[in-house]
Parts: sequence; C-alpha cells; structure tokens
Amino acid sequence: MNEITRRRFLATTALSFAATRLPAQNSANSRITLDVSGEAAGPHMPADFVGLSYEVRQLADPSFFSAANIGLIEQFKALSPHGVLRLGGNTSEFAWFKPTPSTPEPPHPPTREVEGEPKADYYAVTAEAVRNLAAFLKATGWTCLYGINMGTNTPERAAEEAAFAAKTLGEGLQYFQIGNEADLYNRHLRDPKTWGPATYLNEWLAVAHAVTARVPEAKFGIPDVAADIDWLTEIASRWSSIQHPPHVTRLTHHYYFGGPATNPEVNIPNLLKPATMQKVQKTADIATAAAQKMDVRVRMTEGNTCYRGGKPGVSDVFAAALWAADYSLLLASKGYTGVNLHGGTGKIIASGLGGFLPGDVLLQQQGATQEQIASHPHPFYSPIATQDFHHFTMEPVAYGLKFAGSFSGSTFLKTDLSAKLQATGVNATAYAAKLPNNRASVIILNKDADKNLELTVNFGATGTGAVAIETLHAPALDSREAHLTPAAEHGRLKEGKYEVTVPRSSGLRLTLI
Ligand code: BDP
Repeated sequence: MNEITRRRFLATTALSFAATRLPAQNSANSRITLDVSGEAAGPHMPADFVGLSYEVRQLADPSFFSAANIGLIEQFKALSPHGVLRLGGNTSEFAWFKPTPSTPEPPHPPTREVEGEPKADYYAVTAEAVRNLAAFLKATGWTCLYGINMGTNTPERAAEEAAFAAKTLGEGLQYFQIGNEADLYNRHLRDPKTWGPATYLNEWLAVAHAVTARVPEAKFGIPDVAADIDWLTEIASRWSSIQHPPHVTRLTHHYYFGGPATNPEVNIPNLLKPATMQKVQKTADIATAAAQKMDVRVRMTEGNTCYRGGKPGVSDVFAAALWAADYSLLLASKGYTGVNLHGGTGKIIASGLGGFLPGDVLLQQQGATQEQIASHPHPFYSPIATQDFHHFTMEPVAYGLKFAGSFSGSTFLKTDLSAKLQATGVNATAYAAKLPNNRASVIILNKDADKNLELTVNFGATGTGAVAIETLHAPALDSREAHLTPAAEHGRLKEGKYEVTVPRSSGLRLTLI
C-alpha cells in the first residue's frame, strides 16, 4: 500500500469504529429463540480448517514463500496458527521441476491456445524454491497441499518432483494434488472428444502410481475439479474396482460464486442472497456423499467470490467477508475439512488468465484513475493483498475466513439454525458448536443490508454464566474494510438464555465463558 492509499485506509478505519457504535435501526418485528443447548453430534471442524490457495507459479520467485518474507509470514499467522497452504491453479500445468541449476528445460507437448484460457507459458520450479517453501511453512506453523503439473508433464518427472518435495517439506506436506481443474482440460489441454472422468482417472493413476513408487507414504487429494461435482460421484463409483489404489485422503473441488468481473450478475445482493448458499449446500451434499463412499472427507481446495481475478467492489469489500464466513461455516457444518481461498500477487494470477485481470478492464471502463485502480488489491479477491514484497495486508474476505476459523477444533451441533432464522424475514444464518474446551459457541451472520436481528439464544445452561461476544463488522457491505473485535465479556445468562441484537450487515459470535 503506498502512503496516500494507506492514509486513506486509516482514515476510513477510524470512521468505521464510530459508525458501528450507532444504535440499531430497522429491527425485524419479532424476536426468535435459537436453541444451542443440544449435544455436539455434528461434524468436527479440524484445527487446520483455514486455508489459502496460491498459484504454483508463485514459486518461480523463490523468495516469495521463504523465511525472509516476514510480512507474509505475519499475515499467515494472523489468519490462523495452523492453516493449510494449497499450491495449484492454472499456472500449475506449465511448471517444470528443475532439481539442479543445470537441468535443461524438457520438451513440452502441444496445447491449444484458446481465448480466455491460460496460455502455455512455462517456468521452472527450482529445488531452492521448494527448500524455501519448507522454511516458510515452518515459520508460519502451516502445512501444504503440493500441486504437481499433470497437463503437460510426464509420470517420471512428476514422481521426481514429488520425491524431492516429500523429502524437503517433511511434516509440512499433507498431500499431493496432481493437475488443476481437470474437468476443464477439454478446452485447451486434451481432446474434448475423449476427455472425461474415465480418461482422467487412467492418466491420474499412472502419475499417482509413479509417485507412490518413489514416495510410498504419499497421500493424494483428488480430483480438484473447477465445477463439475459429478466427477466426484463418478470417481467414487469407480474407486472400488481400482487395483492397488494410491492413498487418496481427500476428495477436493473448487468453487467460485460467479464471474468474470464484467458480469453484472456478480454483485453484492446476489453474493449474499440465501439462494447462493442453498446452491452451495446442494453441491456439498453431492461431494460428501461421494466422499463417504470412499471413506474420506472433502476439502474445498480453491475458490473465492469471482473467478478471473475477482471483482472490484464485490470481492474486496465487507460483503466478501460475510460471504466467506458463511460459506466456510456452511461447509464445515457439512463435514468439509477445510477451505482454501485463492489469491496471490496480481502479476502471477494474471499470468494464469491470459495476461490481464477483467476487474482492471471494468475499472477502466468506469473511468477510474490509475491511482484508484492501484488502491484495490490485485487480484481483487486476494485474501492477503500486496503492493510490493514488503507490505501485506489482510483483506475483508480473509477476515470472514478468520472469523469462521474461530470454530476450528470444535464440533458442530446438529440443529439447522439457519433454517429457523428464515422465519424472521432477515437474511441471516447461524452455526453452533462446542469448542475444544467444551464451551458452547454460536456464530450469527446477519447478511441483511437493512434489518437488524433480535435474538434470544438459549444455551440451556443453569445458573448465570458469563457470555463473551466477538464481532465482525464494517460501516457498510461495500466498505473496503473489515474489523474483528476480540472476544470480550458482554453480560450474564438469565435462566440459561441471552438476548442480543445482531446489527444489519455484521457477524456476531457468542460464547459461554
Ligand atoms: C481458477 C484457476 C486459478 C485462477 C482462478 C480465476 O484455478 O488459477 O486464478 O480460476 O479465474 O479456475 O481467478
């Protein structure tokens, strides 16, 4: 962030604190009671639920993920003490592993250049980059999902890279992913006449078996599809007939709400309306059913609000924070093991999208000045934004993920509180869990632009236990900022119940302390 934009940011930050203290307006008519007194019989949210996703090409600069990148390490740690860094993206299909400085660039297979698809722009991932990544992971306390090129690679080279990554990353490596969004390979990497889950699985098995031969303990996430969730169902139904199956530990897929930036349907009301999460729920049900069949769990390994680099005014504002919190908690309550929001640096993301970000085109069309354009994060959806190597800032979307991450390590109650909230006429959702210390906690997300939500939360506890409140807020849904207030004691239960107002466009977390 340069000095001018930084000052402007600080000025709006100060304003926002004043604004959030204004009294509640437009409350819904009736107070509703949320019962969070039940047993925690739902899914467990792993301690390392929170994740970020970056392009493999980010490794082309070995100093990016390195122990020297103190600013980035700070942001990772602030987001989560035990997160998961996923490396993949469009650029992963054009990486080649360079174990020694003298290793020559291998020949590459033919690919099609298609308008709007990533171009065949090859780069090396060096041994130094992987070593630095190991040090970065150690410094952050994070682990990684390591993405290997399948689109333009050979099983032998994939196995050589996997062997080096496994040895170098050690405990920092959770599992490998081979290929990014194979459901889209028909566009530019494979023959659309023959490409599908069956051909994919054959190719994938050849690579995974080569990797397992070199790294017997290797684990995999599969298939990391962009959108076609039926691939998970298809793979699960074929799995039992596979001879010597490699050790698959997760089913994985991606999710973007919509895109690109120039699409007028990608707007705040659509992002936050209940139908958006209902669609997510349907996808999650399909994914978790497939995973159950394979006796594994699901992870959403890449996603964000708006594909092709995000949309200014949607991806980089407070609405994205509420979306991220709701989306992450919904998936966690469905049994997902984590969510990796995609981001990185503008140049690298653009290099995987044909060289530019549609969000910049949109801003130019709207007559934005260079300075105004530069005041947005690039890419627009990046959870952690950067202007240069030394300054990193957490964006609203990351605050939403962090807020949801406060449930990490807890176990969900089975009750569907969001369904109950529908009766209020306020666009709100809620999730309840028992924290690792066995205390009950509930997160309520009021996504409504106008209406406050009046609630009675029934903890069912006897006596007058104290309640702590933590909030996620900003002046408005389209503010370029987000704030998390740390948990602080707020009051005491009355006969096991607590009355609270959740202001419009904000998140609130109540915990019994
Ligand atoms: C995903 C790709 C990722 C892109 C992202 C986008 O895996 O590399 O950066 O879309 O469109 O499909 O922003």
